[in-house]
Amino acid sequence: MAKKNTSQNKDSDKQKQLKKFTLDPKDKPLTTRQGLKVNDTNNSLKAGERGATLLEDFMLREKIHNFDHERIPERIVHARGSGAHGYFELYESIEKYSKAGIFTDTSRKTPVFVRFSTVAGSKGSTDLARDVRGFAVKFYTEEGTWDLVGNNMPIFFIQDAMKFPDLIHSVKPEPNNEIPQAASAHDTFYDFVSLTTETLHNHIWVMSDRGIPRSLRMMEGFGIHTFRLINGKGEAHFVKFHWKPKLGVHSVTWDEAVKISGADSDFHRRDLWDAIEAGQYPEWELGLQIVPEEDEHKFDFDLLDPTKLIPEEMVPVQLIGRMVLNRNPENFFAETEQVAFLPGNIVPGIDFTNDPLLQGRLFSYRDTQLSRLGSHNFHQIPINRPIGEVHNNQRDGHMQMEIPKGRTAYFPNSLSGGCPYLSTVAEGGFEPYQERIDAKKIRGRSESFSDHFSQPALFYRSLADWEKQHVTDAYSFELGKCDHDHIKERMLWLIAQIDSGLAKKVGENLGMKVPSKIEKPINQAIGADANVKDHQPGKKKNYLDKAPALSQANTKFDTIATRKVAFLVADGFNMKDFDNMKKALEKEKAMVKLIAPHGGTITCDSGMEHKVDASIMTTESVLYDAVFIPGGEKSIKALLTKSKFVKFVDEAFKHCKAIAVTNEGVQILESGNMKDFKTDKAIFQDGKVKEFIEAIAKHRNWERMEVAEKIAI
Ligand code: HDE
Repeated sequence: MAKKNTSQNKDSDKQKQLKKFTLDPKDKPLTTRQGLKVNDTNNSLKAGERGATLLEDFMLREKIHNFDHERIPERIVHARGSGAHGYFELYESIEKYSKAGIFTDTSRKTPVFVRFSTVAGSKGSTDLARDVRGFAVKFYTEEGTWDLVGNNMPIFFIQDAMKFPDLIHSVKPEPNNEIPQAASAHDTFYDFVSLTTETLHNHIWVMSDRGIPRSLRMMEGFGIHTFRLINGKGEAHFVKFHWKPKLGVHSVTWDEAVKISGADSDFHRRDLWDAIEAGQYPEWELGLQIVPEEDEHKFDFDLLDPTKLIPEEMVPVQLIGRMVLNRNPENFFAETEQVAFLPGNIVPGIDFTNDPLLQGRLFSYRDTQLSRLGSHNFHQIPINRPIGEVHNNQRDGHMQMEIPKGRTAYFPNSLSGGCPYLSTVAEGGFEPYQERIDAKKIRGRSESFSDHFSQPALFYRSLADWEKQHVTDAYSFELGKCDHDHIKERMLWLIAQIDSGLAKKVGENLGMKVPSKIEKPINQAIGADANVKDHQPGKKKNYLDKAPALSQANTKFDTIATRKVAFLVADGFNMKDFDNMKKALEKEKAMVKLIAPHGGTITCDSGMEHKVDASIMTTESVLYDAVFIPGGEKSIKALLTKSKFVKFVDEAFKHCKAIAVTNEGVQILESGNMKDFKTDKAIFQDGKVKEFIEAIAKHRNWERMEVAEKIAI
């Protein structure tokens, strides 16, 4: 039975805790750090009007001193991110599998803080880099904080923590000239990938549309590693964690990604912030894939290998709860920058496995916080505090912000009555899962980790044709940016092991032949003493023809909520057409944005003034999901005098977006480069509101791709 007695309001408890530390300057005087009221913060203290500044000026020294130390090191990976607060709610107790309060108590609203990120770029890099996205969730549970620090792809590049610095060094800007920023398309990355075949699965995901999401709100999330759930009887089940977005999984095209990076490099950050501010709270369902312990060896791959996923067609995902993000941070640095996720933060009912990547992470995250946040007391920073009380005998150090009471700081003690005391397992004390171990200590890798081609091939086979085309284009772009032919050749050979047709097309784009064999052993991810021949990637298996859940063609297409629709308008636009469309879109929770030849306001044909959201000079087509052009002779004439309006629509066409026009609006389409718009399934003339909405919900009309490709912009 689910415990029902706990508070519904834990979410607001975390808010209250954070509020205690929040400083609101409203109606308050400016003070120094000592609370001294300040009467001048514009001028330093000088020896005379034109004299030198005095050392005595403690206000100047304090202000400059703080400024000199404002920055902390950015995260070594995942430096670029955005965060939000929210809560998690459970649909139904899963006490059969886990005793964790968060998984058994349906009355709880567990507060969460989520941080999304890119991996390779620096803190100020563009949001739209082709990259993996971090998806880190901090659950402030009543039994302690649980961090599920995952990604938007279900697998990782490498199998062993020992290789992480190599992987990251290869993808980061090259050390001699620090180029390129936030981009994997360079020689060192492909040198590493082509010599480390275990990377190929995660790599093909990055080459797919998953590497360039439309929105952080439209990405799946994955815990990646196999974890354990432990029930009240101490029984374990293996588990993989999934986050399924309510808005479906959608991406932009590479052409858009490149242009968005120029037009608004904060595109994802802004999109998340704006949606929450508008009350359109992003939502994900938490899904579990559960495997009984006795089935551990029933698969064609090793559950401990983080480069493998369990196809949903083999083990279905059970949806057990939902997470809603409903509050933006008050202060980016204090919350999003200082939040410290630790995969080692778990609670009773959840446990680790021996996945060698996970094991390394258990060390790394705590370690890195020391150089980033500067003190081992980083758990006392408001965003990192658990919601429950903390008592132990750990003491002192830099930035101790608490005043631990009492005379003892050791255990056992009698002077403090044995406090803080130990809890039994029945009282909630954490007990590690008692896994049986009987092995030799070795430095090496299990043979069961050697299948590197089957799952990238399964992924590619499962994609729709348009997705396959995007993968081909991405490989061609990335390898086209490499200078060394031997690296490109190795990559072509490896791609051919995934799919020979794919390799052929990429080879054609590179102007190279796919080699039938390569000279040197390719898997160098082994020790010098190992027999190189034995450690080549295993033969490709085909245990599943296709896994439809891997394709974005099979995601949700049932809503246009939060989609941004650009209305191209100038003075004299047809109010009836405009109003009809606006009302219909807003009813479905889409966001209508007026784009006009200038900022300020414009006047419709009924004489009403309308506020312009962006002048055409300050915005770009790639920032919107769809376009509508209402009629009105005067308006269309004005739009046609600025060629950027026609370009705007041409680009929307090129990116396969839905477009609607009414009456004279068609003249803009006729002036553009799109020849086949009359027969296009996602272009509508004269009031086809319902059809327009359906087309936006479908995200893109990929059938247009071939024609769109020919449009020169
Ligand atoms: Fe991380 N990773 N990682 N990682 N990772 C960090 O921790 C590391 C891995 C992930 O928003 C760092 O606080 C090692 C897998 C996310 O604050 C660092 C290994 C997955 C974030 C670190 C991995 C991730 C990080 C940098 C191989 C998906 C951002 C700063 C053993 C399951 C969290 C920090 C945030 C951040 C190390 C592999 C996800 C250096 C050694 C696999 C989402 O500690």
